Amino acid sequence: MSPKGSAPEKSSGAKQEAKMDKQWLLSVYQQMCYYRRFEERVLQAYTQQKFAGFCHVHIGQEALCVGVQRALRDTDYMITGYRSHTQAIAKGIPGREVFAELFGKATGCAKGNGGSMHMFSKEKRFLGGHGIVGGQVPLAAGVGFAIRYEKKDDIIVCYIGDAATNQGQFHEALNMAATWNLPVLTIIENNRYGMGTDIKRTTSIDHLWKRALAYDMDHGEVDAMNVIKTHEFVSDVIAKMRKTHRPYLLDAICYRYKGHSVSDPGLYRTKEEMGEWMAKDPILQLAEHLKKNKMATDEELKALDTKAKEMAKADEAWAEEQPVPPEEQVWQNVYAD
Ligand SMILES: Cc1ncc(C[n+]2csc(CCOP(=O)(O)OP(=O)(O)O)c2C)c(N)n1
Ligand SMILES: [Mg+2]
Repeated sequence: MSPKGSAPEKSSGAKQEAKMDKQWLLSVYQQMCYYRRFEERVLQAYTQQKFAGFCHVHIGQEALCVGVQRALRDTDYMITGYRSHTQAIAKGIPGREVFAELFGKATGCAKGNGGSMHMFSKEKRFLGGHGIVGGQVPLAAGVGFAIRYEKKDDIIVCYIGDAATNQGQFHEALNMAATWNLPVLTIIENNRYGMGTDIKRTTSIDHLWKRALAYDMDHGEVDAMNVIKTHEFVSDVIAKMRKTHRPYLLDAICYRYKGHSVSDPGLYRTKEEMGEWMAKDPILQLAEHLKKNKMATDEELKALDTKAKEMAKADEAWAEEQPVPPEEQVWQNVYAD
């Protein structure tokens, strides 16, 4: 862990590349393709007016989602913001139940009550999907407290956006987590923008891991466009957290390709900037790595992507066939009995 008050830990990358075998890397490749194809179908379904309301996709940020998930155990918890579709799938909720939730169907993971921003599964320990920016951070501290209380060595991953680090509750919860040694891995999905606003216009510090310094919290920075580096780094962090129970703040540098939500054309970014990030595309980077190391050919990679497309298509088709919730459900879970 970083000595307190110092620069962050950074990933080296090279070490783990050697450890990761071909089958593992190919499955990671397919998983990232699936998440991208899934989100593309979600966008298409929205455009076709198959569902309405808010909708934020994760396209471009797949390496973080997959790199972290591969370092977790089923008993670990996850909580996140509103950009939650593929994180929910990564935590074990079947993609078709995520799609059904988008469509407000009875078999959606939140029984059709939640929609895009409120994916949820108690069984899979995926605790939302939260629409209030930063609202998940104090909740994560509470789960961290429960884990300590029950003397378990699980952890909770709490994803937040870069803009959410300027919320008061983020600071309050980090202080508590640090003071009480709660096993909360707070991961800043640092995609540089809060809606249409560049982080530089709202934030006085140049690196968001510096937020941890105020709470003497262990911290690091990772290139979250690269799934191998991300997985290696997060695996090390989590292994240490299981022993120490100490919280950790990770500044995960990434980029979203689409607008903030479906209603944002993203005109505040230049083509050059987008091009620079897309040249570092997580799926592309892994494809290059696989080909360079003679682990896959273009044809093999294409076949994996075709399978990913079929999986996403099947999820949507299943969701379309599902029933809507019964009318009386409108009144359930509104007030306590
Ligand atoms: C408390 C609160 N304030 C404002 C909003 C409106 N809002 C929704 S998303 C967002 C930007 C958040 O950006 P960031 O945290 O960087 O996450 P990203 O969308 O980039 O994943 C804002 C201001 C909200 N939902 N909740
Ligand atoms: Mg952001």
